[in-house]
Amino acid sequence: MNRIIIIIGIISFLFSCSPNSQVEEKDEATLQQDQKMEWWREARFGLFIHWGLYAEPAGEWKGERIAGISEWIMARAAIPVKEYEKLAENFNPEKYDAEAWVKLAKYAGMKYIVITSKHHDGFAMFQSKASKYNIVDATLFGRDPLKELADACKKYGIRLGFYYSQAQDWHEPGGTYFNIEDGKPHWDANLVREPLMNYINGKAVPQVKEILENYGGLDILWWDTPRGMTEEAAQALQDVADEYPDMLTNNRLYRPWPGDFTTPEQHVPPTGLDYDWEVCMTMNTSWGYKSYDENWKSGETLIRMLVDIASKGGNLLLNVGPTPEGLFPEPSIDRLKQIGLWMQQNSESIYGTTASPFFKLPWGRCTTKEVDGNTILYLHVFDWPKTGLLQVPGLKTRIKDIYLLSNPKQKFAWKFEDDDLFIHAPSIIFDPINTVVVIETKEKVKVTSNMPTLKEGSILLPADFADIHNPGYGTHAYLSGSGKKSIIQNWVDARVRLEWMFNSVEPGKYKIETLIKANEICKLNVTVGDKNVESEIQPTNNKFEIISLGEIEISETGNQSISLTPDRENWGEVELMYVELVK
Ligand code: H79
Repeated sequence: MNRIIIIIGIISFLFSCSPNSQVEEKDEATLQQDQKMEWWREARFGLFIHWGLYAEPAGEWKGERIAGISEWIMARAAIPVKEYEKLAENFNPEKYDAEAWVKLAKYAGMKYIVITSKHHDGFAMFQSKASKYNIVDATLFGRDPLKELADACKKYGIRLGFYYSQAQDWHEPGGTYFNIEDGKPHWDANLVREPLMNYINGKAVPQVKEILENYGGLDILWWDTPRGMTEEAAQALQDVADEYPDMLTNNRLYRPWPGDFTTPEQHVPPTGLDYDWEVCMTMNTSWGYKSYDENWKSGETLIRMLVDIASKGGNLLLNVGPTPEGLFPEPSIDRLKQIGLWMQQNSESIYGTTASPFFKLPWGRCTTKEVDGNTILYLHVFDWPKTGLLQVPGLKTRIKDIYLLSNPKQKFAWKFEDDDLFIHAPSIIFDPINTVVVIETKEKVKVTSNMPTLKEGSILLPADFADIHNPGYGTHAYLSGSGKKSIIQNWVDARVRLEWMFNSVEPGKYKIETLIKANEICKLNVTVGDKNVESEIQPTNNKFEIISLGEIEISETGNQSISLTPDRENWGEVELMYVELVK
């Protein structure tokens, strides 16, 4: 009997190793992953909520304003554990109304909510048997806000995820903190250190079990800051999460474990990524409530950001930091309402869409859907054309209809010239933030790329064709204007890199020229493939000047990229209109 079992085992093992069945297995895994991710890919837009004891000091400690993100105040102001704990005594968010939060998120067009169940400060915002340091046991409030939120989400059909800071826990002797890996001591010398696994087994694992068991099942478990984790610690938590195969997790449990999606933080990637991704972004500059942070992004910026991300195939998780009373700050409410107003008319161009087939669209963005084998293109027009014609480059396709999404009775005429489509755009601007024009086609469209290529001996790389690689925590450069008037402004952070894709048809030596404005001597590195040149820019007296950045050998044909990387030590304030490669 045993022999038979062993033989069957060997045979099935051999079969499972045959190349054919491996291909099938991989496809099966991909299909399963597609199914698991379906609602999330369809959703495109979620609400992040950072709420905890840090909302009380709101960026201020003992009369002093503490710089940076407010939920970091305990570390940044080196507050001893016992002192920080006292915040719980006053935490009493009596104005908290979970349904109001959920209704507003829903109105804004968000399909899911992710809320901090425990941030780095170690305070659980849910009822926990694993640690008394939680909102039910340690405050006068005594309610479980996450239970109320879970009920409200269920009632209004919103998916729910919890954020859980698995590594950093500044309250526990075994929890990590931001510079533990550099051998720095915890700022509170009274916290006698213990091994990480004491904390993982004593608090993190039991609490993660609690949040997965007690709230009707979570759709997302959002880990954060994997630094300081060990594989053993991560595996202990992964084992708990594995009990919930439909739940999504992000890529922050342990490096380099991928999770179900990647998480660019505080910056939008310049192009799409080849793995599911979600940008998390604040409306001002702090995640937690910070009373004096007035640095709000406008509703326009946020709407266009959502569209930009959707056009690259990603999700946006947009943050609100509620007050200690339990209210969304007024400026956050205003922005959610403004986004909602736009979404009420245009959400069809966001939900369930996939990335743009175009290389660059100088006037805006594009999202797409396949319906019955035909492509629907949603043109998101940020800059309505003053010429009366909206040019869609490289699109020659059989068209069924072109109309305004917010009012389908408003049709547009069109014509083709060479390989481009031109849509007749009346002189009324329908929506100054973003007008969505729908093209329904009668096929699956193919687009000819408008990637810059050699014309009359040179390749022009305008500002609005640049990929701006901004750092997460740093000063962002941004594009203003479009077409010939477009400018990359505020290039002051030396970590910001610019990159252009172009099509190389004639390899050879090229002169690099740029139309640029610089306020002091700036040095940068120009790279194409494995070649690079160091260039120096002299101050331009507050005006744009054409400057030579030297010469570079382009040896390959096909898609190439050119990068401009500042020298960290020699950088000032720079604006740029174009780069030109001249043969
Ligand atoms: O929950 C939010 C942040 O609190 C958390 N992730 C998002 C979603 C986060 N933890 N670390 N970081 C983000 C990276 C930021 C590090 C910094 Fe700092 C905090 C830069 C300045 C303050 C650590 C402390 C490094 C310098 C001081």
